[in-house]
Amino acid sequence: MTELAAVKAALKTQAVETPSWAYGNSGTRFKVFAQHGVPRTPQEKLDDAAKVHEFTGVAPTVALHIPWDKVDDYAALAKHAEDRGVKLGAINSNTFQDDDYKLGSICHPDAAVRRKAVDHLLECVGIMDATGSTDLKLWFADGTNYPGQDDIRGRQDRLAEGLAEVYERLGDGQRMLLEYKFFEPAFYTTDVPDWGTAYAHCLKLGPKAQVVVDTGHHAPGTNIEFIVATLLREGKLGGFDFNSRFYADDDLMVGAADPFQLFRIMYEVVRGGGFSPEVAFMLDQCHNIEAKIPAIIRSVMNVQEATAKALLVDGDALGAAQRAGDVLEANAVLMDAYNTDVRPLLREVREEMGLDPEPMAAYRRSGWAERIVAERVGGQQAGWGA
Ligand code: LRH
Ligand code: MN
Ligand code: MN
Repeated sequence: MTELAAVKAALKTQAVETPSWAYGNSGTRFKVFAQHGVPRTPQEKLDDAAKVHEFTGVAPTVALHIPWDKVDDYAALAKHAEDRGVKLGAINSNTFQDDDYKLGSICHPDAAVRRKAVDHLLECVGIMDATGSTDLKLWFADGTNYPGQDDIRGRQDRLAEGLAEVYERLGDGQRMLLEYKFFEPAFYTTDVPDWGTAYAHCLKLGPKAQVVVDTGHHAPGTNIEFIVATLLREGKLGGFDFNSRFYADDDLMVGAADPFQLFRIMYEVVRGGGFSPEVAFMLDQCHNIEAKIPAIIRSVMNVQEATAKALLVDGDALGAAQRAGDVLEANAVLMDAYNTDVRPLLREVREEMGLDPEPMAAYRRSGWAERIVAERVGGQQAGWGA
């Protein structure tokens, strides 16, 4: 195989998971701008996700958020997805939208609230059993707002205890992915604020526990690719929640704010052997003012472009320059790959996959956008922001 053929072959195996909530109406705490034609049910979200996969060829799974996607029959929901050519992916738990969780969920000072939170997580594993999903994605809004409000160490103990109970419940081939976020909604302490805390808990739990890197969950200036390299080295990178941030947890389209950062992240993924099914490449975004399905197609393509550039880095030339201590040449090798226009290559890849080379245009021509506006009245909110 030529090198280019190897790059193309790798790109054809790419799998970007889209989030069910990105298809629903969303907004900020100031205003949700409802759009016409958005899904009214979890099934309709899957119908839209199937369109993203149909036109990109690299978005074969859809993440669910429970209870936003609550249904009576999860096996039937999985079948609905499969009938449309996609599968259900990670199950995202939600222990942040209930009055009981004002002081936290699995770290709450009251054992009864902790019990309720852990029971919800166990319910999510039950849903995974029904859907065939392998990943339980955990993000906790837990934390405190004021010094002295609660015992920082005690909260860590409660977290460890709750996670351990859920870990024990995981079946063969199932894992838990622990997501960190440095602040919000808590502002003084957050119980899982950074990769170090997530890593420490996952290490203690065992091999079925891994860390999720949400690209929007870091302080400004954080070197995310360093975190990615480190977690991969330790075998603890479970996946990504991709999005863009200009200020904090903006949840804008991945690659919109900083495509160079996305490239640097994807380079470390490729370098560390993480471009594999063991790492889940998920989007975690909301489309508040732009049309949702095209925005998700654009996001998938942004990940694809960054990946193509990362795969094009000339590893031999880079290694030689690094060993020679040639700082400028090493940097130039990396920048050469980043500055390559990979759009023609990706058009070829799509044609070889039997797809239209231009997913955005193909979607626009398909008539799906007009059809859902005509057929769906009263679209569902993504889950927050009312
Ligand atoms: C938290 C978060 C987490 C949630 C999602 C909706 O900010 O990134 O992944 O599950 O947003
Ligand atoms: Mn996230
Ligand atoms: Mn987030």
